Amino acid sequence: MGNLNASVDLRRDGEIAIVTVDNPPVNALKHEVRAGLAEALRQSRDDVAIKGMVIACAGRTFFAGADITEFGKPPQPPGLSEVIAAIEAMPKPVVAALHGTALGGGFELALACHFRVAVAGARVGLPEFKLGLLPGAGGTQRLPRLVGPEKALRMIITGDPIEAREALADGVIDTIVDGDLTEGAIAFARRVVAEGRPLRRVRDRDDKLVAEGFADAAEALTRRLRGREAPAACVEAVRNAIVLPFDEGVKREGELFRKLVAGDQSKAQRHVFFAEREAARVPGIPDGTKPRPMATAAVIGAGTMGGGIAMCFANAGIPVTVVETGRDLLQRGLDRVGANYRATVARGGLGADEMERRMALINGATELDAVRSADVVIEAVFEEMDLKKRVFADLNRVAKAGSVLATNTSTLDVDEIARATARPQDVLGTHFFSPANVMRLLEVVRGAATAPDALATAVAVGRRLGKVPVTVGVCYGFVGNRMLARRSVQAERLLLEGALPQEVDAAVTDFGFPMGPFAMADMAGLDVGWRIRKGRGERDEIEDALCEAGHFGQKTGKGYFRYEAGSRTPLPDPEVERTILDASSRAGIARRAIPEGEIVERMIYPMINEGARILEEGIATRPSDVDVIWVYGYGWPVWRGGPMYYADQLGLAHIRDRLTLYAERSGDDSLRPATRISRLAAEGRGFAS
Ligand code: T1G
Ligand code: NAD
Repeated sequence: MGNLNASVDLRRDGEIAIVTVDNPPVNALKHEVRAGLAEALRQSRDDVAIKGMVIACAGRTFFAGADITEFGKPPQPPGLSEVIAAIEAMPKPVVAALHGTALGGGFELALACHFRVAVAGARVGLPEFKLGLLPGAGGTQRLPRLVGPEKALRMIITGDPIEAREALADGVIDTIVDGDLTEGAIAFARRVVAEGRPLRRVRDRDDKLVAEGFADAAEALTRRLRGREAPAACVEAVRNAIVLPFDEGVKREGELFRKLVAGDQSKAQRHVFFAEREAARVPGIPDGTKPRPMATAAVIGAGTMGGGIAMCFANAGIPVTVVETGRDLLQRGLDRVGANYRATVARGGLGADEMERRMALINGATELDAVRSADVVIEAVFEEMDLKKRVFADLNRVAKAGSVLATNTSTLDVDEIARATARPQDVLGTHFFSPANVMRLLEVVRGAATAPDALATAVAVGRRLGKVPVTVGVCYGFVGNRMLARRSVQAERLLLEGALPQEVDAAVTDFGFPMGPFAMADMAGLDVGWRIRKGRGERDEIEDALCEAGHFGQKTGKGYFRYEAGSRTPLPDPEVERTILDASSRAGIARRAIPEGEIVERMIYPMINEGARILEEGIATRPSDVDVIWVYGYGWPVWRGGPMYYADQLGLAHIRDRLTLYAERSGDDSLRPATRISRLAAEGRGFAS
C-alpha cells in the first residue's frame, strides 16, 4: 500500500483497494504508470482482506492513452497488454472510475475492467486512427462486444469519443456518478462485492457480434480514405472480432498495430500531433502573459468569410455582432448563416434547439457603432487596402480601449492596416480559411507593433473556437497562400507545357490531397484572383482567358472544369482544352506528355522551397508550423506529415537537385534552391535536424 512509485498510489478503504494514478497533464500510460498498476494489481489480488478494487486518475482526466512519446523506443515491460490481462484475470471486481477523456489505451484498460463508472461529461474513445494506428490493446476486440461491430468501427475510424450518457445507453459504462467520482466508484465496488455480483468480462460477451451490415458500413466508412494504411487494418481487426476467437483476434490486432506503429504514415501523423501542440508555443509571448477578455465579439462584413467567422463564435457560445453596409446585405449574410445551420441540422450534425441557441447569439447591425462593447473585432470586408484602412480608422474611434482589432485579409500588409489606427499594438491578422466554420486552421498574423497580450488573446480565441492557431509574420500571403502561389505558377506552366487540368488534379489527389489545384480554384472562384491581378496589372494567360469567357468556376457552372447543374463534380471541358492549346501555341510552346511524377514534384517542391525562404525570413517560427498550416488549412495529407517533414523524409539533397533541374530547364530563377536548402543539404541535415 502507499506510493508504489512517483505516479501510482495504492490505498484501501475497508475491503476496497483504490489505485490512483497521477501523471500530469493527461495521465499517459507511460512505463512507470504501467509498472505501478501491475504492482497494485498484484498486491490487491494477493491481499485476502481486499474484496474489490477501483482504478482512478488524479488531475483533469482518466488515462488519455498510451504514452505516444514512447513509440518507436525499445519496449519496457510490463506492456499495456500485460496490465490489461492482469486486470481481466483479477478474481475480484475491478471498477474503472472515468472522468475527462478516457482515450486509446486508457479506454482499452477500462474495457478490461469488470465495471465502469463515470461522471457526467466524461468522454470515451479510441482515437488511434488519428495517429495512423488502430487500437492495439484489445480495443478492436472488446468494443465491438459492447456496441456491435458497426458502431465500434465508426468510433475507431472517426476516432471521435462519445459522451458518458451515450456510453451508458450503449452499456459501455454501468452508471453515472453524481458528486465525488472516486467515492462513487468505491460505493459501487462495495455494492458489487456485497451483492456477490458475477465478474463480467467483456471478452466473454458475443451477443452483439453480428456480421450483418458490417461490410457495407466498412465500405462507407473507408471510401474517402484512399492512400492510408490504417483503414484496412481497422476493418480487418474489427471483422476478426466477429469471425475469430477472442485471443486470436487480440493476437492479430497486435500484429497489425506493430506494423502500423513502425510505418512511415503513423510516424508522420505523430509528428503532426506534436507539431500542432508546439505551434501553440509562440516565441515573444512571455510566460504568464494573460489573454485579454474575449466574452463578446464583432465581425465586420457578412460575406463568405464574415458569416462563417460569426458562426465560429456562436458555436463557441460567444455573442457576436455582424456589421454590414446595409439591411439587404446584412439579411443576405444572416440568411446564409441560417441556411448553413439548417443544412447541418438536416444532416443530423446538430440539434434544432442547439441551432436556435447559436443563432440567437448572432446579432446584425448596419452601424459600426454596434461594435463599441466588443472585446474582439474581426474585419472581413472586400480585399481592398483603402477600404480596410478606412474601416480600421473608424474602429480606432468606436471600439473600446483594450479590444483586439483583427483583419481577415488573405494577402494584405497588416502593418499598413495597423498604421491606420492610433493603437497598432491592438491590431493583428486572424486569417481564417474557407469555409471558416469548418476549416480548422487559423493563421494568426503578428504585426510589427502587436502587443504580446493581444497576440496571446488571438491564439486563445483560436483555441476557444476549436481552431489550430499558428502564429506567422507579415508578408504577402503569409505562409500558406505564399507557398500556394508557387504551386499555382507551376500548375499554369504545366498546362502550357502539355498537361490538362484533370491530369494535374489526378496527380495531386493521388498524392493524397482531397482536391487538385484546378478544382480548388473553381471552388474559391477564379474571379477573386482575376480582380487582384487586374488591380496589380498582372496577367495569367490561361486563367484570365477563361474569366474573360465567363469561366468563374462552380459559381458559373464552368471554370477549369464544367459542372452539371446542382453538381460539384468537376468534368473535363473541351472549351477549356481549346483555350489551353491556344495559349501554348501563342507562347510558342511545343506541348509534351508530362509524367505524373514530374507533375507531383513541380506541385510540391517549389512550395517546400518557398517554405524554406519563409523560415529564413522568420515569417514562420519553425518548420513544423509550416506543416501544421498545410495539414489544417490546405488539405495536405496528414499521413505525409506536411511539406517540410515530407522534404526531410525525401532528403534535402534530392529536393535541391530536382529544383536545380527544373530551374535550369525553365529558366525560372525562383525555382533555384533556397539558401537554407542548399546549406542543409550540403551539411547532410534536414529542416528539423
Ligand atoms: N502521450 C503523450 N503525451 C500526450 C498524450 C499521449 N497520449 N496526450 C497528450 N499528451 C501531451 C501533449 O503533447 C501536450 O504536451 C499535453 O499532453 C497536453 O495535451 C495501445 C497505442 C487528451 C484530448 O491519441 O487527444 O493509446 O504540448 O495540449 O487540448 O491502443 O491531448 O503540453 O508538452 O492536447 O486538453 C491514444 C491524444 C494514444 C489521445 C487533451 N490517445 N491526446 O487535449 O491538451 S495511442 C490519444 C489528445 C494508444 C493504444 C494506443 C489530447 C487530449 P505539451 P493537449 P488538450
Ligand atoms: P465577400 O465579398 O464575400 O464579403 C465581403 C463583405 O464585406 C460584403 O458582404 C460587403 O458588403 C461587406 N463590406 C464591404 N465594405 C464594408 C464595410 N465598410 N462595412 C461592413 N461590411 C462591408 O468577401 P470574402 O470572401 O468574405 O472575403 C472577405 C475578406 O476575407 C477578404 O479580405 C478576403 O481576402 C479574406 N479571405 C477570403 C477567403 C475566401 O476564401 N473567400 C479566405 C480567407 C480570407
